Amino acid sequence: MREDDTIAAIVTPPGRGGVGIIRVSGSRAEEACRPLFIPSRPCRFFRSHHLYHGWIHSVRTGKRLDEVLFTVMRMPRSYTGEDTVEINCHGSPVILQTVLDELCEARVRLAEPGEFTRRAFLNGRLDLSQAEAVIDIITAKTTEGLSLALDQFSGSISSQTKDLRTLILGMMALLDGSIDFGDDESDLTINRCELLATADKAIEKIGCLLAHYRDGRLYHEGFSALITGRPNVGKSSLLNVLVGDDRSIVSPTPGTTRDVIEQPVAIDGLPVTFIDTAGIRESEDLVEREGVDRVWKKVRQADIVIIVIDGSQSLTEEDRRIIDRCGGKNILAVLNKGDLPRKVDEEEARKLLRQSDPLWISAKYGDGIDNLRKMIRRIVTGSTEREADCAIVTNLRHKQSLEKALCMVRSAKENIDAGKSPEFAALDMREALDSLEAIIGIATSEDVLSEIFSRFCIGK
Ligand SMILES: Nc1nc2c(ncn2[C@@H]2O[C@H](COP(=O)(O)OP(=O)(O)O)[C@@H](O)[C@H]2O)c(=O)[nH]1
Ligand SMILES: [Mg+2]
Repeated sequence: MREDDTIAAIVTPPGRGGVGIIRVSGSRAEEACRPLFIPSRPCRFFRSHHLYHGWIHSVRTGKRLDEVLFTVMRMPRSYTGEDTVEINCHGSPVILQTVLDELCEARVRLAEPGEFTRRAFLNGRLDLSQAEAVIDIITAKTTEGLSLALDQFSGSISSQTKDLRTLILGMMALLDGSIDFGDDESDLTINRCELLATADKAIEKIGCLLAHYRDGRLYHEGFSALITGRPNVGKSSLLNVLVGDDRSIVSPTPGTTRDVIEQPVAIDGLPVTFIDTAGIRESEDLVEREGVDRVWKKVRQADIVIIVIDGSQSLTEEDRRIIDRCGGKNILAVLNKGDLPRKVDEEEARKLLRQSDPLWISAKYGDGIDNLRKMIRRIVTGSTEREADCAIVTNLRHKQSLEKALCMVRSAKENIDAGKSPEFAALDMREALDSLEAIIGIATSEDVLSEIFSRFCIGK
């Protein structure tokens, strides 16, 4: 009866801080916490969602453990939908652990990772797509990532999925009707028109959601953009202008940057880590050679590689070698020093890079940098702007479910079109329905649930 257990965990991050919070959830939450807490003003009944000041003490030793704020949140108006007590202690790991120990004495079990959110899901406080959004909210690295996660948490994906589900249930009802009274030709014809129209609507709706898929990992984990090129082409200047700060030393002496410099910034809400590296050239200098070795290691790991070419000079063998060696990566080449007379052979650069239009910039004066940002964004997301008023799918699991549903609705439509027995289309629609329901967690298998909730941390 593990789901009936009353569970507890420290819900604030590990370490020391001003406040540390313990959450207790389950039918015995109040019964277990009550003996530990002595309110500063006598009180027999705790009003739900009210804060009480007082002391936690050990039931075993009678010793005071901490001065706290104590809240009871009675079901169903709590995060988990169960009776919940939250104790705001001081943020000391010793205090928090001692209080947890006391609770365990009172037959409270330590919560597993994600167990509070799992209970919120099981108790219908959140559907599965909303529960998944909780992790995205916690891990969001930029305001854009956060805003996408909050949309999902507020039910943007849920409501679109439910609309689709209604369409599909409607189709299934029509198909059932056709199966039962299949011998009446006129009924079948009427149904067929309506079925085809509904299928088209569903296909359009799913297609629209899929068109707005954005790889959520980009927003939560971010990506790396490595800047490379031969010495003195302006790599460090480019890093500085991209991050808006003098992070990297700019110098007319080639070979100045020897270490790898990494700087996280946001491009239109996408978390990007720009990496400035040593210029690549053959060198006798051991330290510089070590630097160049590191660059190649980093190039292999980077999500995109920005190759900087000095546009005020002709292409050199070194430039060609670098472009060649970066082949196969997501490359974006820029012709720098566009403020100086342009000497580079643009035609050759275009051919070498297989890039329709190499981008001219001036890292020194900031020209072309906005354009470069847009191109970076386009390379990683496939789109330049965020479209308004459309639920944006960022979760791979949701995307795959939608793809499966789309495929099954298309197949149903073909079967109806071809005048096949309605049973075929009904089977397709059943599968489409199952895929959609998996998104919001209706009849989702235990394996999938465990996989999802195992990604949470303890206390969430
Ligand atoms: N005129 C001009 N000079 C630049 C530009 N970008 C960089 N430089 C100069 O080129 C030299 C080398 O720049 P740096 O960023 O250190 O190049 P790195 O070796 O590739 O990192 C410095 O003297 C910079 O001021 C540019 O866009 N225009
Ligand atoms: Mg440099």
